[in-house]
Amino acid sequence: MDRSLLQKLRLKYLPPVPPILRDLSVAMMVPMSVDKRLKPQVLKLFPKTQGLAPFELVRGEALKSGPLRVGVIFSGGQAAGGHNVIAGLFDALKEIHPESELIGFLGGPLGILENRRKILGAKEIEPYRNQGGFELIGSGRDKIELPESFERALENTRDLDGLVVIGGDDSNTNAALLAEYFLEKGSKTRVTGVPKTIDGDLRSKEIEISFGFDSACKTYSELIGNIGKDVLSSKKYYHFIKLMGRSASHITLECALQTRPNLALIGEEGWTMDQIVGKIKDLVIRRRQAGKDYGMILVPEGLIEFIPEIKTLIDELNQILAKGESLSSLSKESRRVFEELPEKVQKQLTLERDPHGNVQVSLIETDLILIEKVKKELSFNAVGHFFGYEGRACFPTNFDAKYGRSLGILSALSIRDGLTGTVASIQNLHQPVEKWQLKAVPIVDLIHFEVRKGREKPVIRKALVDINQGPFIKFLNSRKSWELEDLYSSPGPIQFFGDPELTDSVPITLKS
Ligand code: FBP
Repeated sequence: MDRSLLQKLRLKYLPPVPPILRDLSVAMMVPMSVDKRLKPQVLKLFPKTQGLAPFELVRGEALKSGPLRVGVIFSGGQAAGGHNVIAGLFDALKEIHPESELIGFLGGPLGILENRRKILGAKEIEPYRNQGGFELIGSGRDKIELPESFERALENTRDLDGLVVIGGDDSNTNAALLAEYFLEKGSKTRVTGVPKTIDGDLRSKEIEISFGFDSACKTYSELIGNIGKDVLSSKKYYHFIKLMGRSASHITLECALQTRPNLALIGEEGWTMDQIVGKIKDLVIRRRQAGKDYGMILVPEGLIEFIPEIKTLIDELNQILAKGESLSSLSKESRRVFEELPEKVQKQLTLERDPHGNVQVSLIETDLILIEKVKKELSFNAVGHFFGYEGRACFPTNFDAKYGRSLGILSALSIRDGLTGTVASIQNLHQPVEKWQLKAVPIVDLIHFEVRKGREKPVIRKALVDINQGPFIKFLNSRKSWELEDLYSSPGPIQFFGDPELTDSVPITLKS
């Protein structure tokens, strides 16, 4: 493999971890006493795992363990730090017992169903330490849903002591269902989840942030900062920058706080299309009066589904497409909304499909929609961008490298100590690693029930930006001053060497 100098240097980095993870013979999981009030549906669907307490990792002599055989999958989109989870898991398993074995299932959950495996030894893992991407074992978006899939997953993991599912909300829900099924069928395979997604929406009291969010936001913020410099130099364009984040606007909020654009739209504020277009138009007019015919606007990918009339249109289109009907079945209002969209977007709405046959929302060019709508009302020069995939497989920041490695070690300990149906949880993340607190939290504690396709389903609800507190308030207090003044900040590229204030910084939204 031909590696760049930075790749070679990063291979040598050993991310620091909390002191308790530095000698696993004196780290043990102990149950915490909590008052649990679970919903009746949880009790019914998870009879075996519902009673589990959260566990915390404390100092104490660990029980001796024999060799462990553990499987691991990546599930869903790439997020920097994934290889660190695997490296941490591998190192911990070897420390627990030198004959332990780590097995990667290839291509995500489908790899389990088709029993496609790769033994991950030191030779396989070494080239991936602190490197971005998921290519060591690949990933996929398949779900283990059907009864026969559960049966196959059971058969194909029977030889394993544990299975680590590195994924987002759906994948962790799947991990909880697998844990329950395995217990019911008398399998010894313990299942543990690891919180992953750049979107930052797998968040709760127990999960402060998923790994990958920091690296993605820092990558996008570097690019936005560069655009800010270009804008100030040429003073001739409005840049509309669409940022990844399937539903919630966490990425946009974090990047806005890092770069201070003239406007950042946060989907959770719930504006209608007219209000959004009105805001942009008003900004352009006021800046023009101030002699500024340029600017920078951040647009979250998920904005489109927060706009009530577009949400209705997408819902109607999904139903129509499922029934194989034509566009004439749209309601009068949705037809009007559809016809007012740029032709390119109309095609995206009707031709692009996700694996479930629904409109591929993430591909809709929201930046283009907004530019065209504003252009109908006034003339201005605008350029659209989409920053998405370039932030998912970058080198993990030191934060994601440390966090990923710690999550990997923690999952090995959950399996060693016999826990199942839990997710690795690390708290106090804005503090140095010495102060991090490590836990294994029952996934059922995060589960709610939602009606999907007419049936009640267990889900871990995506955490949206809370517009009443926390980082949003910080943003609210500043954004007015960003509109007319050009206060763009340029965070520059992710740093790996030098001042720890730079190399080890954490997301702003984590601190607030
Ligand atoms: P995960 O939640 O699976 O980590 O993926 C998030 C994400 O990066 C979204 O931001 C984006 O909408 C989507 O994946 C894109 O998916 P795909 O890789 O299938 O195009």
